[in-house]
Amino acid sequence: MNVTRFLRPVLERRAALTILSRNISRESTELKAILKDKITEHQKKVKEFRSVYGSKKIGEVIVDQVYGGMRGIKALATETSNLDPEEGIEFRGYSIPQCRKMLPKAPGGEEPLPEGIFWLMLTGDIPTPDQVASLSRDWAAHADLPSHVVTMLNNFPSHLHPMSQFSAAVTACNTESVFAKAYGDGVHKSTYWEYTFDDAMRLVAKLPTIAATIYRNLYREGSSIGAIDGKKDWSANFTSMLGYNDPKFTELMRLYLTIHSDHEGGNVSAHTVHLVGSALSDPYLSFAAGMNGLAGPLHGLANQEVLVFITKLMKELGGECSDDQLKDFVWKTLKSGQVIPGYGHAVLRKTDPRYIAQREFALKHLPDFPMFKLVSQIYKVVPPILLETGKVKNPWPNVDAHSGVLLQYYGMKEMSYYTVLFGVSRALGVMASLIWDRALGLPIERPKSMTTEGLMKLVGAA
Ligand code: CMX
Repeated sequence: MNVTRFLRPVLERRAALTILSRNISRESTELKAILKDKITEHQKKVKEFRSVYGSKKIGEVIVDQVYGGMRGIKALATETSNLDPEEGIEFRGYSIPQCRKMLPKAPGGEEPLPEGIFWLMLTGDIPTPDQVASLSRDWAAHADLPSHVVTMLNNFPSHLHPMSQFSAAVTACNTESVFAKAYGDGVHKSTYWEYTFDDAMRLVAKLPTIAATIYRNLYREGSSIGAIDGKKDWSANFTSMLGYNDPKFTELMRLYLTIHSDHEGGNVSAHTVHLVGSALSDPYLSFAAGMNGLAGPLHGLANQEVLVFITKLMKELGGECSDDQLKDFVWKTLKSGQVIPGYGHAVLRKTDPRYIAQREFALKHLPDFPMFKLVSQIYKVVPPILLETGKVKNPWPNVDAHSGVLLQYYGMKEMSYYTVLFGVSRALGVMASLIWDRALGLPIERPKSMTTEGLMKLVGAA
C-alpha cells in the first residue's frame, strides 16, 4: 500500500474529492446522491488510514488537562471545519474571507448564502448557484411545524428564556424523526447516515419558523409569522417571518448565519450534538442538547452578555466616554470577579476572523452608529487590560463581541433573543457533522474518567 498518498496537500485532496465515482455530475443538485459517493470514498480512505496509522501516537495527556477542560487533547474527528489558533476557522480549507468571496450570493447581494456553507461543509465543494438554489427551495418546502409544536410555543410563558423555548420546541419536533422510526424498524446501520441526512434537512428547514414564532410571541404580541415564500432563500424567509423588510438586514443575516455555523468539533454545542448523537439519539434530540449548551454565558449566550455589558456601560458612563473612563469600568468588572464578555477564547490566539467580518460589515454599512464606535473603543481598550491580568490566554475579541451591535442597528433590540439566531446558524455545522458521524460509523462516545485518588495512584503521588 502506498502510504504517502495520505500526505497529499489539502488542495490536491480537495480536487480529488470532486471526482465522483458514479455518474453524478459535479453540477448536480442531488445533494444526497453526491454525498453518497463522497461517503463511499471517504469511508475507504479512513479505513485505509486507520489500518496503517491506527496505533500511531498523536499526543499525551497531563494531569492538568484532566482538571482543565481537556484543552488541547486531540480526541475528536470532525470533517466540516478546522480551527487554527492563529488563522481562525477554516470550513473545509476555506477561510471566512474566501467563503465570503466564493460562495454564491442572492441576486444583487454581497454576502454569502448560508445554504452554500452547508453544502461546502457537507461535501467539501464550493456549490454552484443552482445547487444553493435547490437547497433554498427544499428548505422552504419543509419549513412548516407540526401543530403540537406550534401549540406548545404559543403556550410558553413569556418569562421562559427564548433559548429554552427553542430547545424545547426542537425536542418536540422529534415526532417527525425518520431516523428514530427507521431505527425502531431495525434498518441496517450502514444506512443510518441517510436517515440522519433526511432529519437534518427537515430540522434546518424548520428552525427559522420555530425561531420566528418565538420572536413574534415574545416581542411582537404574537403576530403571525406569515407564509413561507418558496422563491426566497432561507435567510430572506427568516427575516420576513421575523417581521423585517430591510434588504440590508437580510444581507446581515446571510453573513451572520454563515459565519456562526461551525467552529470545529470541540466547542460545547458541537461536541454535545456529537456526543448525544453517538448514543443514536435522533438529530432533533441531539441538536436540542447542543442548544442547551449554546445557551451558557461562556459560550453562545456571550453575545447577549456583551449587549448587557455595553448597555450597563452606556448607562453608567453616558453615550460617550474617555478611554480612561472605559479602562476604569473594565477593571471594576474584572475586580468584581466577572469576565469581559466577547473577549477570550479556548483555542483562538488572535482576533476572531468572525469578529473581523462583522467589523467590516459595520464599517461599510453603519460606520457612524454610536454603539459601533463604542464597540471599536472597547476593542482598543480591553486587550491590553486582559493581558495585564497575566492570566487570560487570548485577550482578543471573539465572534460574540460584535454581533449584537449589528442587530441593534437594524432595530432588533431584544438581546435575550440573540443566542437563538446563533443556534439557527450552528445547526448548519453540527448537522453536517452528525451526518458524517453516522456515515463513518463512529461509536458511542465514552472517555475514561478518574477519581482524584485514582489519578494520584496513577502518577505515583503520595
Ligand atoms: N474576561 C475575564 N477573564 C477572562 C476572560 C475574559 N474575557 N477570558 C478568560 N479569562 C480568565 C478565565 O476566567 C481564567 O480565569 P481563572 O484562572 O481565574 O479561572 C483565565 O482567564 C484563563 O482562562 P483562558 O485559558 O484564557 O480561557 P478559557 O479557555 O478557560 O475560557 C472563554 C475561554 C471563552 C470561556 C473565556 O475566555 C471567557 O470566559 N470569555 C468571556 C465569555 C465569552 O466571550 N464567551 C464566548 C466564547 C465564544 C463562543 O463560544 O461563543
